[in-house]
Amino acid sequence: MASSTLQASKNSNSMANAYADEPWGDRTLSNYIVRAEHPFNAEVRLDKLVEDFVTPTDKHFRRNHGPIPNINGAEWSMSVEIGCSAASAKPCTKTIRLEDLVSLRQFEVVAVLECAGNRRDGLKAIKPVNGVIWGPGTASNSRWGGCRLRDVLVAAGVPSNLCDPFYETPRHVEFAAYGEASDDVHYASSISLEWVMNPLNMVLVATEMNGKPLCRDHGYPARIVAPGLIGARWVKWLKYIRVQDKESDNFYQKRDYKILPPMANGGNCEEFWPQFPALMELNIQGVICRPTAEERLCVDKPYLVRGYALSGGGRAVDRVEISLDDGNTWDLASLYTMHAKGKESDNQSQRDWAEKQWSWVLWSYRIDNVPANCNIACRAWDSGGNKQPSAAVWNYRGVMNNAVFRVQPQTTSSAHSRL
Ligand SMILES: Nc1nc2c(c(=O)[nH]1)N[C@H]1C(S)=C(S)[C@@H](COP(=O)(O)O)O[C@H]1N2
Ligand SMILES: [Mo]
Repeated sequence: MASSTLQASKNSNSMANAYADEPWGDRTLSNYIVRAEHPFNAEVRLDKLVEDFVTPTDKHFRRNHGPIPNINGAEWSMSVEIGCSAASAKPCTKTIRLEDLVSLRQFEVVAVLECAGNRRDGLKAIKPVNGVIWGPGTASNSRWGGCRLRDVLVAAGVPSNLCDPFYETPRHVEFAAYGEASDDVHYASSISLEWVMNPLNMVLVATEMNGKPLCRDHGYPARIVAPGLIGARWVKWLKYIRVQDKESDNFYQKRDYKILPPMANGGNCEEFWPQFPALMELNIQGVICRPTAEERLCVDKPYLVRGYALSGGGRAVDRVEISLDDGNTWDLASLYTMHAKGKESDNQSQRDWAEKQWSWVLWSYRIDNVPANCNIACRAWDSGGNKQPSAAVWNYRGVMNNAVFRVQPQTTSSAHSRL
């Protein structure tokens, strides 16, 4: 056997072995549509997703680019490295253990995590795309707990004041993960230091999800929580954090999770990758969860349409509109949400629009008399004036599809339903 073949079979064997120890016991499979077992990729069934404002852990979608590492929390450590120098911050490396994270001030944030590939199926319907084909079930809204990443960095010597000369050049914070990844030596990504250091942005080194230690699928023992940014930046199973002068060189930063122009494809994407930025902030998104396309509605009876809506960068979802006539006229849905300060509310007039918004909005809309030909569309807007576009725009990686969401459930005449 040629040595390259030996090498290839060794690699595929070691990847296969890495999947021998997956946490199947932590996965309530009845809540999910499993898109791939290895790596484990599962989206939430829409009817389950809309049952809770704060998504329970066993209904949170799971998205992986490799096997799930099995880390012993008592032995775990990560390094924090300040790799760039300035008068106010000396290069430094610190080793951080779980007890160090717990000794810092603890925070909680209810934040929506959405994969940039959510609704990739809508782009695949136009032309083939590269990636796991997801429906609209890769968005979830859990309660994350831990310390702020800014506090970890300040303890390592990064100046806490954004006016410090240290911030006169753009700087980046790279996160790398334990474990293997399909496309690079490990999974890694970065976000700007300026975003991380703003305390209002609530970037956490999270150790808890919904009041319990993270489970293995979601990043035990520690992961990044970056509210308002795409899921790809919420790096799990942290191995190191580096403050540096450039963004991460990792595949998932530089060669993935970008909206490439329509002429880019599998053969020529190398040429386009350097020209377009790594995605950060989520875009305005809205999805109808009930009825599903499989549901059967009774004609002339009332029905409560329900769904979720979210946006990125801390922008608030300020309205969700429903159309029953193919987008000719739109009516307002009722919104239910939670403010950054943790107050739940369904009263728009009490909102402080200056407050950043990290959680999703659940919405409902009552149809008094279900029409025989029932075609429902939803369109969300955010505080930046952005709304869902009426048509999807194809891109090779199949990311950021936020087109107006439409569903056409089955209907049955009321007379028939009484039988
Ligand atoms: N180490 C590591 N972190 C990762 C990933 C990964 O594959 N490996 N996937 C990213 C992507 S693309 C998403 S959408 C989120 C999903 O987080 P979840 O599985 O907790 O829902 O994790 C991100 N963090
Ligand atoms: Mo993702």
